[in-house]
Amino acid sequence: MKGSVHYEKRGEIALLSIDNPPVNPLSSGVRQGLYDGVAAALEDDGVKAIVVTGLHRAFIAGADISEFGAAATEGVGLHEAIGKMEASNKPIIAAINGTAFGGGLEVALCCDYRIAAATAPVGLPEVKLGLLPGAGGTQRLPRLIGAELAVKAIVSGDPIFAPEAFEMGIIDKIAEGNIVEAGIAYAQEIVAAGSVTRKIRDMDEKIAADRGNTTLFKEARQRLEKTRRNQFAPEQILKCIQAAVNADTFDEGMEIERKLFAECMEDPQREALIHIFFAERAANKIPGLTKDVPLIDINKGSVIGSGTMGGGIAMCFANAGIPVRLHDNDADNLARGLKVIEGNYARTVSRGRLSQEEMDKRMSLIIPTENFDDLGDGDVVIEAVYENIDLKKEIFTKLDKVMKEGALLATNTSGLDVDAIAACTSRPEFVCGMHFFSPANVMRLLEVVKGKESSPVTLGTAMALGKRLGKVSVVAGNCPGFIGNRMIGGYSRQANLMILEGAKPAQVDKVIFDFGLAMGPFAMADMVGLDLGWRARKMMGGSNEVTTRIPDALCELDRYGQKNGKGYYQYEEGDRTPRPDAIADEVIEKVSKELGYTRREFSDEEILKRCIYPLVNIGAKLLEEGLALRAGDIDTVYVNGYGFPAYVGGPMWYADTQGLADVLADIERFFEETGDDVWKPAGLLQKLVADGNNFASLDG
Ligand code: 3H9
Repeated sequence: MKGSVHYEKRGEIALLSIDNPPVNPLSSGVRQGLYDGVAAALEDDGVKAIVVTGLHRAFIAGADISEFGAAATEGVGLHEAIGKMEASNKPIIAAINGTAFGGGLEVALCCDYRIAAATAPVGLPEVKLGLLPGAGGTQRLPRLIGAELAVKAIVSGDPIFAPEAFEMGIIDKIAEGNIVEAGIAYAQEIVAAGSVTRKIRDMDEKIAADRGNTTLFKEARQRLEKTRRNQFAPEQILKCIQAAVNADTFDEGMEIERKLFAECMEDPQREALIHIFFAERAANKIPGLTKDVPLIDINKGSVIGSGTMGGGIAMCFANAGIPVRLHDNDADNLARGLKVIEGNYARTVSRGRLSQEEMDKRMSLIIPTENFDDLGDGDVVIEAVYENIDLKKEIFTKLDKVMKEGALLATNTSGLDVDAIAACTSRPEFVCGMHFFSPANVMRLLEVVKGKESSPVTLGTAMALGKRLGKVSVVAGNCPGFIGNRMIGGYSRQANLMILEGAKPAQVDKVIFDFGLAMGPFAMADMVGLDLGWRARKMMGGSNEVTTRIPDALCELDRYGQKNGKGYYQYEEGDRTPRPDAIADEVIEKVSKELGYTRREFSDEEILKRCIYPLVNIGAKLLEEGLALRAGDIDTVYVNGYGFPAYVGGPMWYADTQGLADVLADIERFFEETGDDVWKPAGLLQKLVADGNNFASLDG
């Protein structure tokens, strides 16, 4: 059995300590240990109360996710274990030492009292795994804090730190000092006061107040349309909480929860989301990078360029409590950059998500400078100037002279040659790419680009720094566009070809929106601004690429996108809703005719395949060339950096679910029909199909 629970007596108190490192999920040995521990304490007349706590850094991280989908596991089930706890006639106190998530919080909700360390987060994040809290969380939490707060907590799945959880009534007390000692002292107080037990299942006051309140659920459903579009679990969660409020008995509500939980378990979204959970963690494991590689100690950072990217990266450092110098050689740019940062923080403060004091602290960690030499004492420097290889080479030549020995030198390029940049220094082993996504202070993805000389120390330090900055980091090989941007090229190209061949931008965008991305390629292009590419192409003397002909023609008519109210779409003053536009459609048809296309109708299915399958084919080529380490890494990149819906698991997982043989057949057909290089089937894809394997089989 995996994991265990230690039993010891401290006077009249039985102390159960969960031991399943690193984060104490409820594996078989933990469930059995909780059941047996409570049984032993109940049989011992010398025990008056029971304290449950966790060893290591968590209380309990939830059910053991790795057991999902596995054959039946040994020992008692979670329902049996917590049933035993809830039936106890001796008070049980949860002493929450650290993270209490999912099944972990549900265990605590079966206890009579809850005390927590001030730093401990609690929460029911099951929704993020395509699940609902299936061990009574949907029934007990509303009884404790009311349906409205319960809906918010369970549908968002976000962590709630102990002080807020105390305010909400989820926990009864914040511990001062050692949590175990505080838990035992609390248990002794409860015993001294008559050992009163207190079962949440018997509490009715909060939900009675919610009975008949249909508005609450109607509004919650409206919010789901925006925040959890297309997802299966959130609606199931609402049904469970409605049952908590309206069912005749607690047990009836539990039955509904059990049934709807089982439906979530069967849903493909659950499998896809759990794939992403493990893929994000696997991405951290770099072959050959062992724990004994000595990493660079990062106490100070330096960032070059105070534009959107540089400013966002500086905020990441400040948010993590690391002082950072922000360099720009133009005083006006620097002042503007700082103002933007200040404005970003001020907005967070005005929304109540950051205190003014914390904002001031973070601002004080960002030290502006126009003096390049000031950057030298950073343990890491991240160059974030615009995409120009000559400029970047010049900066790295200078950095080589000013940066202290042993510092990490990173470029935030989104696709330029990291080796060429590293070659400008005398220490290419300390150079790598750290590609943040815009806005850098918000987006979770970081591509760590391994140059041919980047050392394990460099790579390990960049990955560890990414974790400290709150990023999901993925290692990519050095090739144009790395993982993400190399793949997105194929997606955009196909979308642009399809509007030449006869599809309308609105149809393509709707297909992509319905699939789950926040917007389609043309709404996105309008948002970014069509003129950026147009001007760049003009500077380079124009382009022969057919896919640029439409945006160029739109720009020639002063249609730059959202910024001036017209692009592929038209926009009304102060409204970002894209509306189809006859003039743009005429331009598209004209260019298409000039280029000799015979326009035709597209089915939504074909549009989806033409947009998504290039990602799959290019992804397979990246794997084949060793530029991505795992199919799961590619999925992690797409979900965290490109808004690909996590509930379909990323492009490679999605391809597996469609059947790789069918995906390959479509790719071969598109190659035959268009001759476009993007469709030249990847050898790896052909091999997987020939062997009856899929991408998941590569990751093991
Ligand atoms: C649930 O509870 C359902 C119930 O309602 C009902 C059932 C009937 N299981 O993230 P880290 C592993 S659903 C198994 O790097 P951190 C993780 O894979 C569950 N393994 O550390 C990693 O392994 P490795 C609801 C788990 O400190 C290692 O632990 N709970 C689980 O950055 C360290 O993880 C959740 O959704 C698990 N539950 O973050 C919580 N959790 O070293 C999911 C972690 O081999 N977990 N592992 O790569 C988390 O959010 C974070 O892991 C946590 C720690 C915040 C706990």
